[in-house]
Amino acid sequence: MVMENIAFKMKLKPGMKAEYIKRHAEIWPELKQLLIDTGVSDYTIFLDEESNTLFAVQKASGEEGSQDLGKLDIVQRWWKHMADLMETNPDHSPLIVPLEKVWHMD
Ligand code: RM4
Repeated sequence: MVMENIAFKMKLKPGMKAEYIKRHAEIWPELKQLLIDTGVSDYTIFLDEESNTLFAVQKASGEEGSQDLGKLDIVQRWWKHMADLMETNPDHSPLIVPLEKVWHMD
């Protein structure tokens, strides 16, 4: 099974770090299970407090990563739940910037 590394940026609204951490600590079990079932693993989100930039990295064993699941109700509800903390598109999905892999060490 080939695991693909996926990384992207998102943007946190100023002052929302604590609430962002809290809500992720309480991630909905059905969302976590969906990510696992989709083949997403090793999913970590980092914050650059200077720019309020969130850096997400994850492995994907299938064709889809976490940001490809927006057609599913649970993901739409999660994105709406998080929208007050983040910069989003009109559909509440987080504004993301895909990041290009320039090096990987096995
Ligand atoms: C993030 C963002 C992502 C989601 C993770 C679980 O704040 O909403 O789209 O995959 O949470």
